[in-house]
Amino acid sequence: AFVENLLKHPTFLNNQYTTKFIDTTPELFQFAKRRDRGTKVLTYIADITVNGHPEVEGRAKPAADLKPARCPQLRADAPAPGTKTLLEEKGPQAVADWLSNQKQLLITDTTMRDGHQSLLATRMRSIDMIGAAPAYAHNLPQLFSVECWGGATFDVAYRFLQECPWQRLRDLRARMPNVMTQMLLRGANGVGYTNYPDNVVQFFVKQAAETGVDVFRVFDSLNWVENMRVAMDAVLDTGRVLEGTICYTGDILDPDRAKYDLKYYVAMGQELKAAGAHVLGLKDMAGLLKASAARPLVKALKEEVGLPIHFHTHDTSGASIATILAAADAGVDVVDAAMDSFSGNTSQPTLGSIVEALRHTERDTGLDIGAIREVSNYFEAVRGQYAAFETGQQAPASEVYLHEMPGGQFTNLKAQARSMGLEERWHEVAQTYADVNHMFGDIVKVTPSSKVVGDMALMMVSQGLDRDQVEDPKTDVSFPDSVIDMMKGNLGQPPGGWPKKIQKKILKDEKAFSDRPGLHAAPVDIEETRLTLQKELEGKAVDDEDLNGYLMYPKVFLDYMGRHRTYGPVRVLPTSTFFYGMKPGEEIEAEIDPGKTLEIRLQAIGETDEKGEVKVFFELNGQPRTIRVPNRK
Ligand code: BTN
Ligand code: 3PY
Ligand code: ZN
Repeated sequence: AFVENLLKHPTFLNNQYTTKFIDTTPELFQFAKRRDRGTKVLTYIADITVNGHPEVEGRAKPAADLKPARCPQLRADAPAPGTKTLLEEKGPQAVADWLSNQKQLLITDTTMRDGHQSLLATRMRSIDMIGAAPAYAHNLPQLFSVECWGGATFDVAYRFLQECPWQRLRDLRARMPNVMTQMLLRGANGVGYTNYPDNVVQFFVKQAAETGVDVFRVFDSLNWVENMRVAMDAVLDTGRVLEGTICYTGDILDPDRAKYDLKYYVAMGQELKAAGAHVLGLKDMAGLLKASAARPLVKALKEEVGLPIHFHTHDTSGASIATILAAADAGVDVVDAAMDSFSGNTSQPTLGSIVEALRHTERDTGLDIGAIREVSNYFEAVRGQYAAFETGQQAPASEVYLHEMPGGQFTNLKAQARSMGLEERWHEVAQTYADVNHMFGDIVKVTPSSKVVGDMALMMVSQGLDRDQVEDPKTDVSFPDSVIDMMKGNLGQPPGGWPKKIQKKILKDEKAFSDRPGLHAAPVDIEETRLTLQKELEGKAVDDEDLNGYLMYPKVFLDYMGRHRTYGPVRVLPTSTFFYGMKPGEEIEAEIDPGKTLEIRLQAIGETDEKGEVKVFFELNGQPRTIRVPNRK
């Protein structure tokens, strides 16, 4: 009967079954009596309703009069051909050539990756992205790409949002068939905070391309090209676009920061070109590139490297639009921007304002400002639901030129500082962050090197240590593990190597190495790991996506799967329900499979019984259902 049902199932007949077939059609595979997905999701809602969601406890609540997010109208019958069409038809070099020949300034929208990473600690859920995706495809097909994956979004999805990041990518890819998707890849650090064995990075890149990434922005947290090659070669093997990326730090106009001068960046650009990059990424992760420096830098890179240039910055200083316009003048090919409602401060510059600033000029973007406003309005309402995660900067600040913190780290470090009781002393943290940078030899600070600098700065502020004390051989300092690890060479080498004195103090008698960390890491036996994971998951078949999740984040992935077994596909719940549960009398809908909707009504919440449990009364598609959950309050 199983095989018969399987063969008759519409998904199977339509040839749409994939490795996810088991997840999307569990009714076919439920041999033993297991709780169905509806019951699991009700259990989640009941638990959150009774006990609250720990992530939002004690945090700001969404405004009571918050308007629901209305998906933008589609302005075309079908998505017009875009960059993805070109990539599929002619390949990555054709995309790069096309790019070099365009007059208009092209734009990458970062709302679904860096935008919320930099403003909301990466907490935007897939369902809120999916609501906008068709509007990108239909109304904004002139975009260069939509950055929607990688960076911190990968682990945050599993860890905090109880979602599968691969599923997110698949869902977005399907709804934007004409525009390229883009991800941020931390070179040998993958989407993690540590160096992975070469074959883990290769396996990950292959899967990301298969599931739906078109443009890979590859960088190294110390700008060490040696440490980027494995990832870059893996991207080249996939036939997708390789954006080999320079991280910008310091100030090319400042003679006191001569370590990172124009020559340094041009030389790195040439190395990336020689390594096969189709596009040169210029990643100003902290927003330090001033307009006056952007002009000569972009001009030199264009002339001396010769690749199309894709510029990324953050608006922490409030001056980023000036830099964008200067870069546009100097011939930059693509720039990153975020939808207006997810822009500014530690996020990207404002997309709509760039479009307006260039309108009726040679570099007119050709994007429809009305369509942008609609998408931005949608995201404005979405953002309102995440009030609990608004921990960032309230106003632009020139202090960024002091601390040089990446925009994507800012909200995180602030939250860490708060959890250590140091929020009041934020400006001290900022100053100490700068001191640590100089103590470490003035390094590029971007994930994961930025996290190491942040760890060190928080330790110093909380223990009342200044730079002189830390450097003094007579003061005993217990350094954070991440600092020891970096000084050993486990994140690679900064230009000129690590400063010897502080390195010696940190490592004591331990030895440092100066070759590529990947050379020390034995390859992982991928198939053996699959079997180990299968055992951990009580025999459940393990596909390559889940295996990749486990290889990057073993514990985070297993915890996610454990919760998934209890709570089911909670990704389908509206965001307000996910974080705040439901109120008696409230009704929601959740599309659990394409075309299959759960109608959920919470009827009443019972009293806590002698076992400490609460009965929560629901109606699920009109049928009464009672769920019992422990009251942990
Ligand atoms: C969720 O994300 O919580 C619900 C979707 C569950 C999809 C399952 S989880 C493990 C496996 N990996 C996938 O990509 N999909 C399935
Ligand atoms: C990340 O690595 O997540 C970043 O955003 C770096 O800027
Ligand atoms: Zn960024």
